[in-house]
Amino acid sequence: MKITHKLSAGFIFCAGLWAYSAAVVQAAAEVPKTAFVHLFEWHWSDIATECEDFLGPKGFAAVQISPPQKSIDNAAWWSRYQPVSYQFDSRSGNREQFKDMVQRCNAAGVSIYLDAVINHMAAWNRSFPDVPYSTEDFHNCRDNIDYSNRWQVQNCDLVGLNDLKTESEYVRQKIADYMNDAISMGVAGFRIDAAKHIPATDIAAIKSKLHTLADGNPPYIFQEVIGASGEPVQPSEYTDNGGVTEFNFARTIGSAFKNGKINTLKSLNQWSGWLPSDKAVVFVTNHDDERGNAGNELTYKDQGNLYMLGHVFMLAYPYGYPKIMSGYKFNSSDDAPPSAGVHSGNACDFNGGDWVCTHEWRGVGNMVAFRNYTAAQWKVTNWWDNGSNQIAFGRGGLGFVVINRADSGTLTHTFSTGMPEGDYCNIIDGDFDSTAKTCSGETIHVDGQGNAQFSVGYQGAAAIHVGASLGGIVIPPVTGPEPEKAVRSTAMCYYDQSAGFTTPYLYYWKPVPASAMSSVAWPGVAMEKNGDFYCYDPAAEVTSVNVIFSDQGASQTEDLSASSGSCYLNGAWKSLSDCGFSLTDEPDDPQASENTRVCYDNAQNFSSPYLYFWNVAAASAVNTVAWPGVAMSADGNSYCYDFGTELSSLNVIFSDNGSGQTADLSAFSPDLCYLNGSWQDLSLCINQ
Ligand code: LM2
Ligand code: CA
Repeated sequence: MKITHKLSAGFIFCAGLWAYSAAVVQAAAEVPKTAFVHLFEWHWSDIATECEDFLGPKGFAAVQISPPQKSIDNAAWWSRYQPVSYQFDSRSGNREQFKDMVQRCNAAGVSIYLDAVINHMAAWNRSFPDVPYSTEDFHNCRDNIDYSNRWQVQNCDLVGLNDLKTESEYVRQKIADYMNDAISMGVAGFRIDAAKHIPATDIAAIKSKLHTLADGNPPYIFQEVIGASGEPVQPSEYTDNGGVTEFNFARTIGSAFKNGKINTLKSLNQWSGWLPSDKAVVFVTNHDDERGNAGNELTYKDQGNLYMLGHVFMLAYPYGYPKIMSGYKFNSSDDAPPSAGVHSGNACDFNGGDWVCTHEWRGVGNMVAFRNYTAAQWKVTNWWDNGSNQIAFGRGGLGFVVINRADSGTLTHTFSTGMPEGDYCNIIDGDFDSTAKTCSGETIHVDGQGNAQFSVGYQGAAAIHVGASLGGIVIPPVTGPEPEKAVRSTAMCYYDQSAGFTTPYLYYWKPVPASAMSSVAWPGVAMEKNGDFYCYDPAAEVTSVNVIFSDQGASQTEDLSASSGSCYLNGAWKSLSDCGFSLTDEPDDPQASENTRVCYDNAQNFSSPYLYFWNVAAASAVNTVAWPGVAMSADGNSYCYDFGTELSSLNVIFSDNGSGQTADLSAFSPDLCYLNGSWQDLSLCINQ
């Protein structure tokens, strides 16, 4: 999310002011807003009140509202997904009430995301005079969709709903007019309903017609694409347009909380095949799935406290842009919403009413501030688990959460939290009053070593963060990423906190001049670690080149345009000096740039030293070998093997042509010389 960057700036500004004992009070405006809520079927006037009374003060970024356009007349909730016109007239309210809601929410610092039903119109004859649309504005395939057929997915009627010709200029303009009308009333974002059924290029064309917001930014859009493996239309096709729903998140945490062990969720942000974090919209469940479409997801109907714990996990874990589902109680999936709203005659379930109000549950609503205040440290730290259903983790010193999903027993443990010394409000147990700096519930003490004892009952959680400390807001120093050594002016460097790649690769094509960079196969070349950055130096001036950064081919950025001498920092191109690099005219250290060999002192006196290797990270791809690998050649007092490409890291075993052998060893450039049982700089093994 764009807002996250604003946050980092705020925290960096404060860097250096902080000391373990000193309290620094930070203006709320510097904390980003990183979570939103779906107020399903809520009335506009109730949403306006909710923005003012609850969502604004709690730090929510936005509300996804139900489709506001005129739809078929039917009590079931799903009638809202059958548009008959683009007039703002629905059972949530009329145009005036809509406008009032948007204004009041914006004034409370909460954006409105409109659920845009633009793939189709209602399931009746193909005539909507109010738009107007007539037969020629619709596709003409009424077959049941075969999901293994891309054309059918995008051109046939979805459950009988008249499928719009989104490739037509006229239709695109009508849709854009509707969305621009909303933008003119202050709407800041859109959920694109049934986006899988609209080609990504059609959405891009519609998006290009949208006006900018009052602040000059484009509207935020996120696209509902239900990923299913093996289908031709995949969520990743849509990331160029904006955010995309990541259903794997809900499915994975749901089955871990319901049937598995939640310690398996440790490295969720590195699971391959998932959308990059800055594109993924995540949720515990959504309005379709809670009605039984997805067996493994947690819903408000689950026994005990699991649904609450799922939200605590989602809001604590640094992956994606979370959406909290907040609808109404139902028995049968077609049940209509309560006719009176939360603030207009009915009430939340916990106050005896019919609305679920998940977002107001203390452990959910207060975790929004946890996510906001920890956003500058977009990583899991201080992880602990009991090998099963009790986990705890930190967020780089800005927050710490404990989740006890076990069905019996209290978890009492002293954790290393990584947090500054102080007294913090357990925001799951109590509310923090930011003016009085008091906590209505349990207080947790973090000692000078960052340790804190927690006692958390079964199916319970506890969480603390720097925005809810009894001494005021304590902000640990957050420095920007730092380079370690100078680079030449031709280098290209990369750092992205939210992407969290472990092995950054650079893929490139169409360099200008073409002679400056040799062509590479996907995923390209391994980048060399330089402090917190990773760099690749083509050693020649390149005025333009297309690039993709990837995690060794797994998660990847979109297609980017670059030049040599640039630095991609948290999603934006900067100069090398803006990333903190000093420049050198020195040619690359010849030894450092020629670490193509692995050498071995043969301390074991093998008569025929062989090198076996695997997991090779190198500038260009290295073929795998079968045991015992390749023969090494004598070079001075060592034996060496030359890979002919610059090595970054690899695993090796030296053997006597397969008989006597060393243990599995890990080597990292430039320490590629195995001397007296340890890895040393390559120059120590070979005569230069
Ligand atoms: C969505 N995302 O892609 C929404 O999240 C989902 O709630 C919508 O379906 C769907 N796409 C279309 O916008 C819901 C509901 C359907 C319902 C449709 C349209 O899940 O069951 O379909 O809205 O109202 C209903 C009937 C269905 C009938 C259809 C057409 O349930 O049986 O199909 O209307 O008359 C013959
Ligand atoms: Ca379509």
